[in-house]
Amino acid sequence: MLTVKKQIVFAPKGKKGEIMKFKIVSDSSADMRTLSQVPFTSVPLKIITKETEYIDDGTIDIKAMQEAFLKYKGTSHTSCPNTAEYLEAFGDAEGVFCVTITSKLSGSYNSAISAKKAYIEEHPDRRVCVIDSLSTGPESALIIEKLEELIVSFADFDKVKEGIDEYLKKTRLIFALESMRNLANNGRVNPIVAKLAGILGVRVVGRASDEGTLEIVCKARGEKNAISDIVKNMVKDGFSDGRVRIHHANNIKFAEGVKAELLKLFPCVNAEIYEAGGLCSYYAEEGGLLVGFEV
Ligand code: X90
Repeated sequence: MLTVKKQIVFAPKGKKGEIMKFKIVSDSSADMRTLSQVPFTSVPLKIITKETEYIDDGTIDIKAMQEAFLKYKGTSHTSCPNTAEYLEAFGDAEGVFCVTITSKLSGSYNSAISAKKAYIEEHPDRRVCVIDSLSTGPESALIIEKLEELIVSFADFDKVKEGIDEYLKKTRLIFALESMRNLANNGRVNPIVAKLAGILGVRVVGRASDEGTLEIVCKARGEKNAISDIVKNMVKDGFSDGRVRIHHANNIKFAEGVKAELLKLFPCVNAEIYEAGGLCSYYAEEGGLLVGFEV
């Protein structure tokens, strides 16, 4: 007997038109400039000295900025996006997912929340989810990558929200800093802690705490020790085979060292290296490294 096999057609879950109604927005601390599948805007923070204003929109020559800071003796500070800048970035998307640097160290999250209120007041049918990364740099980048995947798979606001809420429990950030001068001068860490760590020329390894603050884990003498401290702490935090994103402040060798160490333990690890942008480079300072990973 002849049977006619039923043809099964797999329709893409998120059709192109549906996907384009969404938008991912983040501040520039995530070091993410473009996405390929979902509309995306990075809203710049600024790094301000008495002489120069650096806008963290991907145009800063990071090496030149670091060199200028090594010579510069005056004060400097940073400023986060304001409400209007976030509103402009939301554009006319029907569903916005907005990722900010930790609200414990910046006003970026509050600006995004005000923008959400204004946006929804004007367009009651639209939806905005503001995510406090409780972190920065590569951990925020992982959250953005996941949002893109979820939007492409579901093109459904509630499903994306549900998926990202789960994912937020699974990402961590560990970092190594050469100096905490800019963090301390701007009141982002206790100056006494910074003095102990930075001025003595001791590299510190730290993590983003669950509350979104900067937590020192240990002092590491030399880059080699820092590499093994980073990897040990990742494993201690539960890393096994998740994604890893390494952002370096003008120190590719350090980043490659961490990746090589990870490859020894986890030969199939998905680890990618990127240059940190202006904001993270300013605070992590020359040679600093940030490692975002999944557990
Ligand atoms: O609003 C602003 O002006 C931005 C202030 C940002 C301050 C902190 C930036 C930290 C950058 C340094 C190591 C990672 C710390 C992570 C803590 C959660 C990178």
